Amino acid sequence: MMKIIFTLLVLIVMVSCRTDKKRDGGTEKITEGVQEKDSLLLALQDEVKAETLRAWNDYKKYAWGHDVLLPLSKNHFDWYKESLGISPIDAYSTLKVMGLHAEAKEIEDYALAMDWDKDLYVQTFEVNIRILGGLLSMYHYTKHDAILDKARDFGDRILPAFQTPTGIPTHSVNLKTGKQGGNHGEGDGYVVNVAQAATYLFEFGILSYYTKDAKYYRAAKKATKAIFERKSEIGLPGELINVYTGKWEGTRWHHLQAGVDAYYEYMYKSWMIFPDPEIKAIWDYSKSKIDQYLLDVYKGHHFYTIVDMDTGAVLKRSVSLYDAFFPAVQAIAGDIEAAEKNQKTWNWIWNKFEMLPTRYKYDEDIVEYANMEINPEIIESAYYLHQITNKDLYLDMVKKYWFDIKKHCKNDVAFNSIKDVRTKEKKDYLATFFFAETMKYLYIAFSQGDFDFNDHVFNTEAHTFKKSDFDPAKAKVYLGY
Ligand code: DMJ
Repeated sequence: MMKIIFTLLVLIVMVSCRTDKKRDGGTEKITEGVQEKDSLLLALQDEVKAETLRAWNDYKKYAWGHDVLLPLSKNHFDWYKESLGISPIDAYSTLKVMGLHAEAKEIEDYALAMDWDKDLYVQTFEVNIRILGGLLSMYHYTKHDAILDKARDFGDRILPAFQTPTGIPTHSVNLKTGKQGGNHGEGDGYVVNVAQAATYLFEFGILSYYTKDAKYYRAAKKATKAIFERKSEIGLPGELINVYTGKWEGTRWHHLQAGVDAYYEYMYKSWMIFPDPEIKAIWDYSKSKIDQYLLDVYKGHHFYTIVDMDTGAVLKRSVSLYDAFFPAVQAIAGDIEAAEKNQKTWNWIWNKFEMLPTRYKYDEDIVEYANMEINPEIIESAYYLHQITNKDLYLDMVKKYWFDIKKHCKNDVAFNSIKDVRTKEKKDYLATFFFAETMKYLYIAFSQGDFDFNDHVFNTEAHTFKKSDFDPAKAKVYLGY
């Protein structure tokens, strides 16, 4: 009820501002315009916070202690035979950003009680970005030694995955025994994609910084260099690699899409907090190859597509929704023009479906994988571009994404994913990154100066850190570069 009254008040203020604008002239118009914008943004920010709290309370009611909420069946799901508490650990930094401190405190207690000595093969990439990233962000907010101990313990348990001849980690690792595993536990192919191979610089760098133990960053850097050094003659890595032989397997494809994406994201973002010149050189080289080979200007739109790693020839004109992270990285790396053209293309696809399909073949206008899980990337990029260019156009995009999410995904219990973006058929799943990323980016996009974009840096799961917390001189020593 209070919410409805507040929204009505905001609308009345907006209408009266508009009427006054017609009567008055000059500078007053500008002031009123700003007030109008502020009230609307405040209402939107308030709404995102209220919806996050509603979804979080539903998670607690139907899934507390489990990895994932199933909102349609009012049930829960665990990634493995035991829960790792992925939703709570992912939600933590978002609740802190929103000032929901009591809810966040419950998660601190939950994390402190967590025993990582579990006989489970966990996916090295996924638990690094969600659990290690989440615990380190928890330490960033609390500076509580016991939380850092939990993060260090977790880091130590996934580190054995990196003990391979190439330094590239295996797909999974057993948290109790340290044994390496493949896609289905012990003993299969040990082939990983590039993102699974080399998305560790950021979390492992932070863990090295806080523990003053360089072993984590060294392992992450070795894995990144192992991918970079296996680039083709024209300078492109592949897509899938055998961690034992170091040979590319399966395809000769390259792209910056799902399965590669965060490899590129972490080169730039880790360098922002830990200015290791070797990593910056790898980024500069890689960025030039992305621009040279992956950019496909097709019918006026700017796609980053799938090419042959040996020739650079376009192999397939198809994109996945995860790729929409790239305008954000282009923008922070200073290539605003390319970022804006790329974001315009993503926004064009969004407006076709009022959401993004998991995979879309743009030359034939075909949806290849129709589902979506309220993924954050397009919102993240619009947010970055709004912060960096100050153009209202990007804020309008975020508003549209939020209105469409509410329209198609809001449920009696939290929010639901979508099975088919064409029919909007619902899917009984609420991904953990909905809490970590989607709602966080929406909230800070609608904030007005109370979240310092310039000082913050996010891991690929949107866990928050501050650049000013890391002293570059100390980083050089603690990370050993
Ligand atoms: C997140 O888990 C991470 O951002 C990851 O790097 C890829 N994308 C998903 C959300 O879509």
